[in-house]
Order: sequence, then structure tokens, then C-alpha cells
Amino acid sequence: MVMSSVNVKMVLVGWDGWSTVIGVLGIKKRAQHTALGGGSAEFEGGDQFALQVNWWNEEGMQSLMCRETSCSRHFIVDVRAIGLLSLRLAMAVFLGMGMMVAAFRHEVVPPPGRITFLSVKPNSVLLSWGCPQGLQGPKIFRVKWSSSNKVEDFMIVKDLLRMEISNLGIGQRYEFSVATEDDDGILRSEPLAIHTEDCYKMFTDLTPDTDYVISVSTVLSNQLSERIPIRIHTEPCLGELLSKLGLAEQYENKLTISTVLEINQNDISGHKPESANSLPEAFVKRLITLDTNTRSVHCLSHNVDTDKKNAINPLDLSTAIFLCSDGFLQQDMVLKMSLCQFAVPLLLPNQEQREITMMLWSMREIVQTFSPSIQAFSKMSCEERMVLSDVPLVSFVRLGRTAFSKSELLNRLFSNNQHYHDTFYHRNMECGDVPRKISEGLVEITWYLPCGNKKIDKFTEPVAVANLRGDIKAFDLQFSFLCQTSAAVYVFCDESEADYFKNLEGRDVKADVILISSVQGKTFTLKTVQVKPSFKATNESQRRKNPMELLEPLHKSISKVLESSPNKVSIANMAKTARDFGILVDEDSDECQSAKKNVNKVTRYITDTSVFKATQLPSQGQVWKAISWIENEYWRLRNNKSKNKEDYRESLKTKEKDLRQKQQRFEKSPAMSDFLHGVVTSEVQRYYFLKWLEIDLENVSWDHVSRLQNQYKEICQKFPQDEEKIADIDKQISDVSLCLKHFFRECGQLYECSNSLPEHSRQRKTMENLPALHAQMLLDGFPVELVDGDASNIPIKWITDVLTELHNLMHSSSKVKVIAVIGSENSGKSTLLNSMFGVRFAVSRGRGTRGAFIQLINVHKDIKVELGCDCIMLIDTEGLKPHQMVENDHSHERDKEVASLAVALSDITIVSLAKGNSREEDVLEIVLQAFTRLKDKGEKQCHIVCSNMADLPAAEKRKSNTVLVQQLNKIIQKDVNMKKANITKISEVMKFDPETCCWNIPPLRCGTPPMAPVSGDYSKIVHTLKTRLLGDLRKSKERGDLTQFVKRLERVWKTL
Ligand SMILES: Nc1nc2c(ncn2[C@@H]2O[C@H](COP(=O)(O)OP(=O)(O)OP(=O)(O)O)[C@@H](O)[C@H]2O)c(=O)[nH]1
Ligand SMILES: [Mg+2]
Repeated sequence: MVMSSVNVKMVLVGWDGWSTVIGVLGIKKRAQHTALGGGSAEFEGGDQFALQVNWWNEEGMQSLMCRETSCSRHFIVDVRAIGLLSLRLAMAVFLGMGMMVAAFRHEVVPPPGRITFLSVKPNSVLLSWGCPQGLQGPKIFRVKWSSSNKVEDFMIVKDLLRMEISNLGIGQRYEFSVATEDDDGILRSEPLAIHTEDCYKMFTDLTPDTDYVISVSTVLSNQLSERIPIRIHTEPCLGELLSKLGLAEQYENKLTISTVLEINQNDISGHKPESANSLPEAFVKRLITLDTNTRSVHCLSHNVDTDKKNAINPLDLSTAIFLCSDGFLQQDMVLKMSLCQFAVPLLLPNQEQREITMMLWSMREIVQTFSPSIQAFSKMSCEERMVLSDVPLVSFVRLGRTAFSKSELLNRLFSNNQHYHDTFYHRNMECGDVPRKISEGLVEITWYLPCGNKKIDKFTEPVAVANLRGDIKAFDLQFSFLCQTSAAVYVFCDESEADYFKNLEGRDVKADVILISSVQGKTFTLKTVQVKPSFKATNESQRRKNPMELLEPLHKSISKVLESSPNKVSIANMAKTARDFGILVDEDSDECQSAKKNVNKVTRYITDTSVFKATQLPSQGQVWKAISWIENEYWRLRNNKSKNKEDYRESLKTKEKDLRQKQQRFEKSPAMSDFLHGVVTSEVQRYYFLKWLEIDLENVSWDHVSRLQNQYKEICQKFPQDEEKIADIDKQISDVSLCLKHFFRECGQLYECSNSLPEHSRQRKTMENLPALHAQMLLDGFPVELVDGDASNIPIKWITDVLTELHNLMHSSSKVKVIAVIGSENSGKSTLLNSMFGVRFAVSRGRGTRGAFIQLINVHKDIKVELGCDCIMLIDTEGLKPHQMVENDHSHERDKEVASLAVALSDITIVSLAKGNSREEDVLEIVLQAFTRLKDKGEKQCHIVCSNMADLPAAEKRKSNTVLVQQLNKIIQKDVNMKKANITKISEVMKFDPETCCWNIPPLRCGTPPMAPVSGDYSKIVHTLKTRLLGDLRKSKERGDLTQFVKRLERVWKTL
């Protein structure tokens, strides 16, 4: 029998009775059993054995006999107790007739790398050491020190590569050693000695982050020597910065999405931040509304050019906000940062706690579409969730200070030829040179992704780029982590400091290390570093006079790394390494992990999405569609062949009753039970659960849906007349798509069904809380489906109860004003609402919104009176398709009905047009018809936005507005129904001033995706539009609270 090599001192040997040897049962690390080597063995059971164990060590063969023990299937040899620290151990176990020979090797515990002192103070020392080579898994170190007067002490640390030893004697010599420990086997580093600082005076109660001058003179016989001054700057303190930013409370009670979405005075007035404590709000609001100038936010109260002391570095500001936000706001901010093409935090430092957190959860939502070189040829692109994507990482760090901006150089290096972009904030940007207080040690990440066009792409392969803020001497942990996870680490340093890299000799460095070495900031060279067997740097480029001249060799060097099938680790997999280094991972919280487990219970039922919907979400299937048809028919009487309306309606009612009974027979499915279980647990866990589910569902249906969406988009563009095909793909998309809305829909249907059950029935009781739960979700920023886009119907009982519960949750103060968007399909309606208000309506490339969704925004108490409401409801609707659909069930009229509903419910309607679209006129016709159905025609405020339009000079804009008004008037005059109603011009249909209500919205992105950021012009106009809309809302008359809203909703839907 052969035993594999083991790395422990305990061996568990097992056998069975007198004759059968069953071999080694296992290896036990920390045995709690009494060890045989100590003279006794622990056995369980009945038989008696005579037992002998032989082994060999450096001293020759040793043996141990054990007789008449009680029976066991195992016993334990404690190698440590026998004093064995040898390399080879062979063991024989004689058991009566049976004999077993086990041979195994014991490996040497590798010692830690070199010890260095990061700081030496009068009574403390900051010690760091290298990672033991080749040692996998958790690492335990024994740090020992002894002073010259023989005081000794030690500490055991786990998974850390540095520690601060305090309470040392002042001005004394200490010797330190660090040993890797595996159980009790230890191998120590070379000891290193140092003197703690001598002659000192401790000053306490100094102000953090302040300049002090301290001078010392010698006093001898009352004579004073010359003063020797020293200037010091006390360390900044996180608490102080948070107080300055007004975030002290949020460090414990985190900021949430719903609080930052709230509309307040600043939204109405558009005031710029006056003082530091309004900066966080301004930053987050700008960011979630995709403002590309977010990072340059500063207060008006001080001049950023002259008042550096009071100014705040944007990296400090964003770090503070991240430290004070909950996981969902962090995730939202990271998503918006990536859309703005800003680098996002990978390792977030918390200086106060001396903790570093890897922001894996925060990055989960980032999805990008790009074309690596293999696919560029076939014009195919891949759509990937970036944390799961195996993309090589190249990292950039610095040793000491650099005379130029590393981040600016990176921006140049990774900006496409087409468009320069400041992905990393750098010192030459607004407030970028303000000293950083809490963001030192931050590691940011971004991705360079090719679009497949050689003229545009800088690199033909995707690459992740990390940037460490601060000096690697002070942030050794981050540096070591990057050395382990990157394909290459580029280090900016001065030649005089190159010796520092000898440090790397004992370390586990997986990455290629390349120096961007300068000689006193005058000449610059690229050097490759060889660490093993000893440190050696070789020039890779010629000397250059200017760091920017290094761009070309750097580009070459990175391309070489990318071509050489480099080490590729997805961010999700990097989390393992992070944990080994003692770095926290944001996803490791109990709530997040339990939520994930609950999601797995739901998703285990999914193999095919359509089958899953049919079997696990049956209440919303064909039966609900049939009920919807009947409900709509009841009011609209489109198919009534018999003359008597009442008889017809009666027959419909009977059919509906039958169908409802059929629907009630569907039991709550196992997946739905698991879903409800996931949703009703604690509030924090609920949102983790929903987010995980959203992400997992997207991963499941991704390929199929996106393929169909691309087809849909292509056919709509190339063959708009092929309505049959368009309808077919549309149906396929709705069949295969599976997302959160389907689960919520099922909740609605289960609730509606349970409502017709007897009041005390168990099933009804279990559904009772669902409306309140959904009301809370609406308050917390989740959209709710108003019109079911597949069944073309509103589950009216469900919506009524959800909104009534919401009214109760708002303590009956739920006066609401409504902004709705309608218009051309795929014209950016959902994107527009999202960018204006920071909300999260579904956005997609092909077929996006179906039916209608609502989302709620709170109004701050200070402006409730001014705005005339307690909350604002946003309604996002399905795009209008003027083509005649082939179906004969009137569902093709759904989009028109939804548009009319939205217009009727709203106080302001935004009409979105895709300019240049051949169907523009048809869309306008549907819009005008929706307005003319209203009782209060001509009263409703309307804004028309034209997407993808460049901003025009004032005169041209006026001209184009006049053309639009003429076009609208022409449509009115042609329309038979409007003629009948004596309507002749636009002012009789809607409140619309062409001077102030026509908007040209520039293209969303600036350049070619995926590297194109959101355009600054887009965010500027969208921001102005939002301010205008809020101004209009203020003037619009009050229309009651949510209870009145639901009544209006029911009335309007029935009479459409
Ligand atoms: N070029 C360009 N693309 C945009 C603009 N606004 C949105 N998009 C993109 O166009 C796609 C569709 O945007 P959506 O906001 O879903 O459009 P929609 O009008 O809501 O679409 P439907 O709901 O399907 O009618 C998304 O990929 C957006 O990123 C824009 O102004 N210009
Ligand atoms: Mg949409």
C-alpha cells in the first residue's frame, strides 16, 4: 500500500479485525485522541489486539509495541511526540496475521520570505515578511521577539504577512523571527534585529491630518543649543473625514438606494454643493444619473486651486461613500461607474479597521459586449459578465513617488485612438492633486475591451487593468495579491530603489514583473525582472526622455503578455486568493451567502426556461392569458356577434369563472415555494436573494434571449415589412425569457386566485402578506409590473392591494404625481427614465419593455408642499409598433392601450421619438390619439424628446421645432376622429410649447462601444430635462393619493 505525501504529523491507521487490513483511513490534523507515542492508544470496541508499529527515522528503526488494547478500527501515531521531524517515514503495522505497510513522505514546512521593517517607532515596530513558497491553503505564522534584556514574547497570526508589535521598550535592541507553522512543525526565517527609537517625547491629543513643527534643542547648564525643527503631518483619520462629509452616521447605518433617489430641494433648484457635507449626495446623485462629471464635484465655498487644505480628493470622496453604502447601493454605483467608463474599486481599504475588502458583489452586475480577435473575423461578439470572465489582469503599481501621473499614463495607454478618456482619476484633474487621506491602498480596476475594428482597437484581446493607489512599500499586501493574481505587474520606480525588489526573491510571484524605471525622473526605461533564482533586471526598451514616450514600448509589452497565453483568473476566482491573504470579500456576509443558497433552491428546477415556466409558474400561462382576453373583451366588446351586450357579457363572466377555477387548481409549485421562502426572510437577505436570482436567471437565459433579440433588431431594421416574422420572434422572446418579473407575476396570480377562496383557507392565509411585501419592495426601489405585457392585462386586484398597502406603509400620506414615457420602440425610453432619476427599468438591445412598469420615488419632506405630492410615480411603457400584427386577438393593440393608459394616468407625458425612423409619423398618430381620448384634452403637459440627435444651434432648433409642430397639426387635420371632435391643432390636444417642450437628446454614448463612455452632452441635457419636469410637476394640480390613483387606474383601463 502506498500513502500519498502528507504534510502533517498525525497519521491515522486503520484495520479490521485480526485478519483484514483495510488500509489508512485518513489523516488527522489536530487529533484530539491520546497519542500512541505518549505511551497509550485510544481504542473503541471489543476485540483485543497485540500491536506493533515500526518506523524509521534518521536514528534508524524505532518500534513501539502495544498489547491487549480494546478493539478499534483505528489508532493514532503522534509523530511529533516521537520527535520525528524527518523527511521520510515508513511504518509497518503488524496485526496478528494481517500486516500493513504504509510508507509516506513528510514534507518540509517552507519558511516565510524575508522579514522587513515597514516602520520603527519608539515602542512599536511594523514587521512584514514574505509568503512561504509553495505552501497552499491557510498559513499560520509564529512571530517571536526578544529584547536585549531577555524579555521574550511571541504571537500566532493567521493568513497575514505583516503585523504591528507594540508595547516594546523604547530604544532597545530587539530580535525578531517569523516561523511558518503547521500544527507544531515550524520553520523559521532568518532572525532580524533592530533598535526601537531612542530619546523621545510623546505628544498626545494632536489633531489628525495637521502640519506640526516640532523643534528640539539641547539644554546644558541652562544653555540652549540651536533648535532643530522637524515638520510632521499627523495621520488622517477616517472618522474625521466622514464627519466633514456629513457621513459619520452612515458609517453604521448605511446609505441605501431609496434614500439617494429621494427628490429634494437640490433636485428642484439645481444648486451646486456649498459645503463638504453636501458633496456625497451630489456625487451619488450625479453618478446614478450617469453624469460623466461626477468625479469633479467640489464645493463652491472654497477655491480648489488655492485651498487644498479644505478640498477633498475625489478618490477620498468615493472611498468614503463606498464605506458608508449598503451592498445594493455599492452595486448600483459600480454599474453606473462602469457605464461612465470610470475605473471601479477592486480592493477597498478601510484605514480605521485596517481592513481591505474585495468588491466582488459590487461588480456582479457589470456585463460587457466585445469582440476578441478570434471572433472579430466572424463579426461575432461575446457578451460577458465581467466578474466571471477569464480575462488576464495587468496591474500597475508604484514604488516611492513618481514625477508624473501613473494614472494619466494608463488612461493614454488604454484609451482608444478614437477618443481619449480619463478612466482613472489623476492628479492633473480637478482636485486630483489634493493629498489623499483615506484612499491610499485602494486598488481600482477597469477593462480594456476590443470592438473588433482594427482601426479603433488599441489591443485586440480583452484585458483587465488594475491600478494601486499609493506606494507598494506601504501596501505590501495589495502588491502581493496583485503579484499572485495578475499576468503582469508593471512597477513605476526610480532606479535607486530597485533593490527593493530583492524582496520578491522568497515570494510566490505568479505575474511577470516589469519595471518602468526612471533615473531621477529624467530618463525612463522598461525592464523585465527575473526573480528566480535571483533578482535580475534586463532592459526591454531604450532610454526615453519623457514618460509618455514609454507608451509605445508599454503597448508592445502588454500585447506580448496577452499573446503569450497568460495566467487568466476571473475576479470571482480571485476571491479565493484574496481570502488566503486575509482580504475580506464583500460576498462573504451571512446574508449574501444564505440568499445565494436560497436562490440555488429555486434555480435547480430550471433546465429549459419555457418548460420551467409551464411547470413551475403555471398560473400565468395560457389560462391567465385566456382570462385576460375575456376581461378585456368584457369591457371592449370587440368580438360581440350577438346583439345583446348583457347576454354576451354574462356568457363571458361564466367562462371567466370556469377559467379561474381551473387556475385555482394549480398548486403553488416547489420552485414558487422556494421563491417565496427566499423573499419573506429578513429584509437584507431578501434583496440579496432577488439580486442573485436576477443575475442567475439572466445567466440561464442569456444566450438564447440575446440571440433572438439580435435577430429581432436586425429584422426590424432591414425588413420592417416582414410583420409575420417580427411577430414570430417577438413571441419566441417572450416564450424563452425568464426573469424576476415572471416570479412577481406568479405572486400576483396566486394572490388573485387565493382571493376567491374561503376567507380562512390556509392557502389564502399564506398569500395575505404578499401585497405588503411588494409595496415595501416598491418603496425600496424595485419596479412593479403594472400591465402584464404577455397577457395584455392588469391584474387589478393584485395591483390595487399592493398600492393600498403602499398607502398604508406611507401612513396614508401618499399623494402622488405621475410622469410617464411613451413612444417609438427601442428609442431609449427606459434608458431616459433611468438616467434622469437613477431608477432601474429594464433596458435591452432588442425587444425591451413589454406592457408597463411602475417605480416610485420618495419626495423629501421639505418639498412635499412645494411639489404637491409625497411621492412621484414613473411609468415606463412598451414601445409603439405601428406595424399591424398578424394575431387576431387584439393583443397587437396592447401597446396602444398601454400608451393611452399611461397618458391618462400621468401628470406629464414624455413622448420619445427615434428621429429618422420611417414609422415616426405613425407613432405620432398613435400618441395624438392617446391624448384625444382624454376628457381633459389640451390640459395634459407633454414633452417630446428626439433621441440620437446632435444639439442644434438655436435658430436651427427653432426651425426644426416649427417643422415638428406642422407635422403634428397635419396629422390632426387628417385624422377622421379628431375632425369629428372638432380638433384642429396641437394646442387643443396637449399642453405643448415647442420652445420649451422639444428636446434633442444626443447619442447616449460617445464613440464606439464597449469602450465608449456615456456622453457628457447626453447627461447634461437629461439633467436639464429632469429639472424642467420637476418644475412642471410643481405647477400641475394635485390629483389625490394612491387609493385614488388605483380607482383611476381601474376606471381608465376598463374604458379604454
Ligand atoms: N445610440 C443610442 N442608444 C441608446 C440611447 N438610449 C438608449 N440607447 C440604447 O438603446 C437600447 C434600447 O434602449 P431602451 O432604453 O431599452 O429603449 P426603449 O425605448 O425603452 O425600448 P423598448 O422598451 O423596447 O421600446 C439600449 O441598449 C440602450 O443602451 C440613445 O440615446 N442613443
Ligand atoms: Mg423600454
